[in-house]
Amino acid sequence: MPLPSLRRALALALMLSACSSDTSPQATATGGAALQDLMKARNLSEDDVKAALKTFTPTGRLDEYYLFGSGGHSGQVVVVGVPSMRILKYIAVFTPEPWQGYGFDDQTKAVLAGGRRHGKDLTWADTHHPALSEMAGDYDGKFLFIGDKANARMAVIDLADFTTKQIVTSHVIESDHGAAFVTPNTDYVIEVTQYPAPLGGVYADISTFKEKYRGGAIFWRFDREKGRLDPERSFMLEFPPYVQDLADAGKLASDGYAFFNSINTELAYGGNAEGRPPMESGMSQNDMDYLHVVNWRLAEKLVADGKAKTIAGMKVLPLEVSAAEGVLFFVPEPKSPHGVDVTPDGQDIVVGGKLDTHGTVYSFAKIKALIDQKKFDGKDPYGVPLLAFKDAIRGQVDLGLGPLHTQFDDQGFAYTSLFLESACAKWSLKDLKVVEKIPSSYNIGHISAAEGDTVSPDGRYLMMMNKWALDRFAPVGPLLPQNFQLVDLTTNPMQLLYDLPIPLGEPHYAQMIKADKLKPEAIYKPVGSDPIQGGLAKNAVEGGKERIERRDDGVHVFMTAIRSHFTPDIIRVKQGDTIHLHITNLEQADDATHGFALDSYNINLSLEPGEHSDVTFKADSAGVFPMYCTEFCSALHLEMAGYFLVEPQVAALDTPTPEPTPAPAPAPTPNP
Ligand code: CUK
Ligand code: CUA
Repeated sequence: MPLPSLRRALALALMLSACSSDTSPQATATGGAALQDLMKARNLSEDDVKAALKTFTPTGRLDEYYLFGSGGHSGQVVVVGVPSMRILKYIAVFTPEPWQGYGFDDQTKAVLAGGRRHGKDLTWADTHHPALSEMAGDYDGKFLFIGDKANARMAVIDLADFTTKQIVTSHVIESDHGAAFVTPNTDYVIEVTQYPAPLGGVYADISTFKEKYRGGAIFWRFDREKGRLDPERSFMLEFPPYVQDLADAGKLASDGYAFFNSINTELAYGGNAEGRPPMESGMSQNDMDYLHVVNWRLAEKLVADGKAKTIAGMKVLPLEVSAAEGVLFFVPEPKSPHGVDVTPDGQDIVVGGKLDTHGTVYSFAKIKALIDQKKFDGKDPYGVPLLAFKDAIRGQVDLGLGPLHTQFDDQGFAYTSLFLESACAKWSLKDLKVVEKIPSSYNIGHISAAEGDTVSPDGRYLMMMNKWALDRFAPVGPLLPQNFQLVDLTTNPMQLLYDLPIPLGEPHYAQMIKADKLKPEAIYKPVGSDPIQGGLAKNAVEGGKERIERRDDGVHVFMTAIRSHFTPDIIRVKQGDTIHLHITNLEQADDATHGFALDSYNINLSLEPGEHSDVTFKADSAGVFPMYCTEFCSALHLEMAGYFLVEPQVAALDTPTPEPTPAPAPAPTPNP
C-alpha cells in the first residue's frame, strides 16, 4: 500500500477508534494496526473499507430509506433497507405466499380473485413498476401501487401494514407496461398497454392489426379515503396500436398532462413464418416513434360530459374524440425509445433511445406553446395531431450506448442507465453535458435514486438494478440472481457501495423513500381486526366465547389463538361438511404472530397480533388431521396444536383397502 493511502487508512482507523471510549494514543495505534491486519487478511482496499463504513448498520440501528422494488415474476414487492441493503420483506401481491398466509384465507383469496381474467386464477405476475402514493408530487408514505405486465392487473398495497388490499383488472386490455405511475396527488394511477389487442377481450385476426387492435391508457381513480381504486370512476384513453411503453405523469409546470412513449410506428405485428419480418426488425424500421402527450384533465372532463363509450365495463374515450378535442398529441422520438421521465420541476421530459446514443430532453413549455397555437406538423394515420420534433425539444445529451431510464438528484443532475454500456451516466440538466459515468455489473435496467422521481429528490443514494450478475456472487447454477448495486451520490466521483443479489427475477423498477415518512402499525387494533376490510371482523372471536356451531351452511368454528394454544383444539366434523373456521389471534404484543396449518387441506394462515382470519372449505377427506401453529411463538410452540377429526360419512369410505394378507400357514397338527 502506498504511503498516502496508508495514512488515510490510519485516519479511518482513528475515526473508528474515536467511536470507542478509549481514545488513548496507544489504543489508536493498536486499533490502526488491527485494522491494517484486518484489511490485509480480507484483501480489502481503502475504498472497500469506506464503502463498508457507509453501509454497515449495527444491530438495532434502522435504515434511512426503504426501497420498494418490483419482485418480477414472483408477483411480489421486495423491501430493502438503505444503506444497509438488508432485505426487510417480500410483500405478497399477485401470487399466493404461504408465510404471510396470503391466498389461503377467505379475505386474501377475495383480493386475488379481483385479478381473475378470462375465468382463470392466475398464479404468477410480471411486476414492473411500483409507485408510491404522492401528495403535491412528493411521496407521502401511505400507499404503494404496482402493475402486472403479463395480465394487465393493478394492485394497491397499504403501507400501514404492508399488505395488499386490492387487485383490479380490466378486460378492456390484455397487457400493460407503463404501470403503475401516479398523478401528483394520486387522483389517478396510470396503467398503459404494451401489446395492442382488440379492446374488450374479443377476437379479431392479426391481419386486422391496424384497424381493430388498439392500445390505451387506463386512469384508475384512487379513493384515498377508502384506500381503494374505484373502477366506476376510472376511464381509459384509446390509442393507436403503436405498442405503448412507459409512462410518467406531469407535475408542477406540466401538471394535468401525462407522457407515454411507444415503439411501433411501423405497425408491425410479427409473422416471421408467414413471410413478414419478425417483430424486432419490423418494429425498428422507422427512425422515429411517437411520444404521446396527453391532457388527462381534459380527458377526465370529456368522460364526465359523456363522450366515452363503455367497453368491458370501462369508460373508454375514443381515439377520434381525443384527437379532435385536444387530448392527445404525438411528438417524434428517436428510434426504439424506452423510459420517459419528467424532471422534478415538471418542465422537461427525458426520453432514452435504446438504439440511439442520445437522451432527448423535451420542453413542456415548447410543447404547450405548439398545442396552444395549434402549430401542428400534420397528423398521423389515425388523425392525431403531430408536433415537430425540433420545435418540441430543448436539446439532446450524448449519453452513451443504450440509454434507458432517468432519475434526478437535488443538485440539478440527472442519472440515466445505459443498458448496452452497463453503466450509469450522471449529467447536468442545465447544460445537457455528461459529468461522469459509473460502471454497473451488468445489463443495467432501471435505476432508483432517493425520492429521485418526485418534485424534491434527495440525492444521497442511487440503486442500479442489473439484470445480469455473472461473476459477482458464488455460483448457483445457470439461473443467477439479479443484482442491486448501491451507489453513493454524495462523493465525487460516485462510489459503488454494495452489491445485493436479488433471488427474485426480474425486478424492473424500484422507488426509494425516506424511512421517517412511513408509520407502519405493529399490531392490529381492535383485537379481531379484518386486515383487508379494516375494523372489527364480522366473525371476530372474543376470548372465552370460543365455540363450534352447526348451522344450515355448515360447521362454524369460532377459535382463538394465544400463546400457546388454540381454543378449541379439537374439532369434530363429518365428511362432506362445509367448514367455516373463524380464528382470532388475541395477542397484542409486537411480533406475537401465530400460524395455523391444517394437514392435507392446503391451509396455512399467518395470524398477526390482533388479526382475524376466516377460512371456508369442504371436509371432503375423512381422517385425522393434525393442526398446529407454524411460527415458533413460545417455549411451548410445539404444543400449540390440535386435531381436526373428520368422521367418514359412509363407514370405511376413506379407509385404505388393506393389503391382502398371505394365507396363514396351516396350523401344525396337534399331537394326538
Ligand atoms: S422496463 Cu424493465 S428495464 Cu418494464 Cu421499466 Cu425498462
Ligand atoms: Cu403459536 Cu407457535
